[in-house]
Amino acid sequence: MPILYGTEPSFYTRKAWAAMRLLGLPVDDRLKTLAVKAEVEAAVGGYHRFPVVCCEEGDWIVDSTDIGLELSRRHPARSLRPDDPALDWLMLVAEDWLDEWFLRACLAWRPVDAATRAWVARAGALNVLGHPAGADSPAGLEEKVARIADATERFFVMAGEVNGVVAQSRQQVLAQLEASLAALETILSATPFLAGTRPSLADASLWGYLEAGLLWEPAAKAHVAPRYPAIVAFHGRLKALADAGGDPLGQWDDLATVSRRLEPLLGGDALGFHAFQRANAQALADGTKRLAIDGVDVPARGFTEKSRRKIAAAHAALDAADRDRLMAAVGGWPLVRAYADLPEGE
Ligand SMILES: N[C@@H](CCC(=O)N[C@@H](CS)C(=O)NCC(=O)O)C(=O)O
Repeated sequence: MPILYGTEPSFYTRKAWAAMRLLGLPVDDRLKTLAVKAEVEAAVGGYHRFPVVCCEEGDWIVDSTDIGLELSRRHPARSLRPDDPALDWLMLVAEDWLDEWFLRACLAWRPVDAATRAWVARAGALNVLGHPAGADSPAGLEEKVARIADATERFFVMAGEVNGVVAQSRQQVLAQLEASLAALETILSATPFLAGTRPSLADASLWGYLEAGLLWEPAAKAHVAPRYPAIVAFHGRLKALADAGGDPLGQWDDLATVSRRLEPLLGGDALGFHAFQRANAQALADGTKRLAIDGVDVPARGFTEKSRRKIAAAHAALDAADRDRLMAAVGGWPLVRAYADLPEGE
């Protein structure tokens, strides 16, 4: 059985869990504890993030996107990638928006709200000591839990700064969150999953943010749950399908339907992602490696740019007919052009 190593507060770990279960795989869902950290990291060339997966075949995969894509390739019956290559590409963009941009909005509480920060940090500390979040402090370990939680809180503050989520930008981050949730609420009122009755890797990504963040952190949940019933229903629906190992298998909608549906999210400025990507690419190209989000100075994100290039390469690899259909449907979206117009090898 594949082994998933991660932690409960990790959006991407919960995303990987959902992806694996939707593919019909059994999952040995383990915490990446202090006791196994050295051994796990040695197996993945020192990669220190989570999630990581040790496959049944004995090899390892790191990064939630690569986990979802590679396991979809190995287990095609319930692949999380649409059969239509043009729709598949659009869903890669949707997943990128979620992984690289919705992240910021989902940090609206964790780094800046002291009660949330302490609550999540304690959960993370319990996890690295091998206990589930919400457990009572194991006898004699209270001091250790507190020490690890302190370090984890500092990590969250740093994650906030890197994403431009600081006290001064809180209102803008909340506005970004509301705009994103409003668009998702409209979409999920009209369809069970983003691309039809069948879940994609982008759905798993969205679910991860809900499961380990917006519908988990008490303050976030108190805010989000009463306002966005279709999102709450999506969260329950995907969990039930994941618990059932992806059964019953649904169907993909066609490209025209999905592109009309996703336009409020990915069309125009893509709720700020397009401007961010441009500034990020520029900051990496001109060597300043700094940019501003909502007036907050942040380091440029090499990973986001790497991901843009990967998706650009996938666009270049499409058949001419698929590319024409894709561009007829979404070629006017600036975000799509940010991937599609990237010259090869640039
Ligand atoms: N692109 C990666 C991101 C992984 C990531 O940033 N994971 C966070 C937790 S959600 C992490 O490991 N943070 C700890 C660290 O950076 O040391 C993925 O999709 O898996």
